Amino acid sequence: MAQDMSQVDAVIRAKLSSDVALIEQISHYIIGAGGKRIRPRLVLLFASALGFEGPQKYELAAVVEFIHTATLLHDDVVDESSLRRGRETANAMFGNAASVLVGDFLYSRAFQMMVSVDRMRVLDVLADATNVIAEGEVLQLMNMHDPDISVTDYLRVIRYKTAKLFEASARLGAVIADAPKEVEDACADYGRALGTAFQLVDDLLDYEGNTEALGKNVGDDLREGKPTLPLLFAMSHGTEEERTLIRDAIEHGEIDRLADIVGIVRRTGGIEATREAARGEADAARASIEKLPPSSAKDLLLELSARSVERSF
Ligand code: GRG
Repeated sequence: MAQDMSQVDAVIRAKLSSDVALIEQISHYIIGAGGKRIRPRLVLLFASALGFEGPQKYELAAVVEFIHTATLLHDDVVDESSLRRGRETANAMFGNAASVLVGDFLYSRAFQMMVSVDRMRVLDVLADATNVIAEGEVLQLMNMHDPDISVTDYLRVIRYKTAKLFEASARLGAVIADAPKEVEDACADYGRALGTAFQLVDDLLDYEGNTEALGKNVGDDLREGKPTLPLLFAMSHGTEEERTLIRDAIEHGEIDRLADIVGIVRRTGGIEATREAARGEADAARASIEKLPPSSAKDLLLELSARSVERSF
């Protein structure tokens, strides 16, 4: 996808322009650090798989990357994170206020670009998605430090905060290709399942991964007292003593016992169970697009779902 992605990067660069120097500095800082660009790839791949090759697909691909970047800027402030994409986070480098405000700039620039595509359905999909993402973050805040949340509560948060933008990206590819509603829904189903798989892996890498490969600090979820699936699984499969240790860590956001907790998560099978749940979602994603006509874009979408489960960063 190198050629297509360089078109997206060209749109991104052009649309970052502002008379305000600090906006350009911070937005280039975070966007220039790279990232996997999965969400724009979804827009492009679904548009191509459905036969659409117009330039609006690059605009919309840049839009979803801007929204994603705005959420990262805000999220790193909320989580007080210090490392992202292998660099100091923007909040660590430029401060919380500047980070939040540049997030607002990117978010509102994304809406200006959407309007320029001149399709009410595009605005509809993204207005809905961004609203649900914000709900997901608030739900997550409410679950913080609560070791008693259910797996259903946990899955709701990840469907809202992460899977919704994947779903919207996939759907937009279908919307600009003028696909019939049932095809649009099938693409959205793929995006939602892929996004869920992606966040499940994100959550397990916080216990299994390493900081250098991930480009962000491992153990951050525990430090914040986030009850994710590896911990929920370990609590329900560990001994009484292990359960108490994990409950305390979630309640107080301690990481002094991180090494012990990682050991318990591994021994009880919390990592493998989370990866298995991600595999289930990736399988569902693949099944959703079974009926799309054969194409190289479809092949890439099938490959993307497999790779997102086995990824280590
Ligand atoms: C501005 C609409 C808006 C909402 C603010 C803070 C917040 C509400 C939402 C945060 C949502 C969030 C950051 C969810 C986590 C998603 C996630 C898995 C991010 C990492 O994505 P990658 O791995 O990142 O695709 P790269 O660096 O590869 O781009």
